[in-house]
Amino acid sequence: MPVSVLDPERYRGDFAILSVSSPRGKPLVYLDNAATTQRPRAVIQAIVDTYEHHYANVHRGIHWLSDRTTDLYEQARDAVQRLIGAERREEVIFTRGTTESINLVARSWGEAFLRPGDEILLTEMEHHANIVPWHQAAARTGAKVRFIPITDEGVLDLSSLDQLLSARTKMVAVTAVSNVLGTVNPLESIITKAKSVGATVLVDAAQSVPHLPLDVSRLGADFVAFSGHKMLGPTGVGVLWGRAELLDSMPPFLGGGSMIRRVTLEGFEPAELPSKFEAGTPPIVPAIGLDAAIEYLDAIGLPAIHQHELALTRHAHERFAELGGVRLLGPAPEQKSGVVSFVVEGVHPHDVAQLLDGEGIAIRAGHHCAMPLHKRLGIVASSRASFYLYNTFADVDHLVDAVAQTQRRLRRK
Ligand code: C6P
Repeated sequence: MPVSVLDPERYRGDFAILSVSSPRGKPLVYLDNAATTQRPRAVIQAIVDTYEHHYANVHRGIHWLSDRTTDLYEQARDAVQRLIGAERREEVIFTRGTTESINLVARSWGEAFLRPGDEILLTEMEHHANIVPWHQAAARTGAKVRFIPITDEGVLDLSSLDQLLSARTKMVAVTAVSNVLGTVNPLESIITKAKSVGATVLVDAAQSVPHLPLDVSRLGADFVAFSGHKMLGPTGVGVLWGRAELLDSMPPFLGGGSMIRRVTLEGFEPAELPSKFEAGTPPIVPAIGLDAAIEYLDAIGLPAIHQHELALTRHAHERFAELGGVRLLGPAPEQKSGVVSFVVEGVHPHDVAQLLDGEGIAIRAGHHCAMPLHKRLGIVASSRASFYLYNTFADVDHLVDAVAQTQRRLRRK
């Protein structure tokens, strides 16, 4: 058996759902963590405790219960600030998720800074959440969307970056880790080059903040977006980190309560950060749950989590290579995180996922919200296994054995 720096058995007991069985009585093998992770008891308990003991609306009430909830909500902001190394707590904006965070920037920053003829540079491996909002921004402003290509191996082809970047490039928006290929992108060199032409940089960190340390004070980017539900936290909360001076220079995204200093019949004056971008009742309990998730992850350490996922990825690559008849997408494990997408020769990815489901193994199949990437790879869909801290080498073995069984079954037909 391969070894890992982290023993998942120490943590599996914290996740009640990992003990459930499928309707066919098979134990759950959960390998769909890039879609959403599971929650440990500590996170669920934080949610229950909040609703049972500390729940009211925040920043509104003149009563002790609202003050208590407000303190917990703001402590969650402090936890995110520490996690990502933000200089100022008001640079942390709570949103509903990565999708909303990127839409906020595309809409609000786009309105303030994009002009006809400007260029927005993305990559061919982006999730739709980091493509569609920019198409929309381009349609509104007359800017143009361009793409950094990828190689056949599934890494960014940076040889064309110097040609793609120019004084017209106003935004470079790039994923830190591909949700399909697992590729960990060389952010620092991309950001350095983007900055040399004066571009603003957004990092889609949905698949990286949960798995790899990320320090915004050193990264050099201007915006970073991620989701709570991909890092053991609840759904309904995400984060946009942005440089305060940029956030200050942008118009509010949504209008309503909380985001104003003053409203008159003639107009309004926006509030200071972070309230300016948190219109309406925010995701109070999800944010408090996210705080508990960050505490849980902190106690284990993201470097150990990443090393563990790498070991699982390496094991999956080796076992699939031995098996044969499986095309692995993306580069070698050393350049990846814990995402293994594959195509079983002669079998539709949906059929693979369905047959694995029969064995209690949960993976994802389809285009994974990355249609342009699949087109570039010459396929319409793929199957994807994605790991987290509670996955074991035995989970990987179940996956590969079930794929082997699928191959045998379909060959017989
Ligand atoms: N990817 C997947 O199965 P939301 O849905 O807003 O929390 O995250 C959107 C998002 C943005 N960027 C990347 C790189 C992502 O992977 C995701 C979510 C899930 O791959 C659901 S489609």
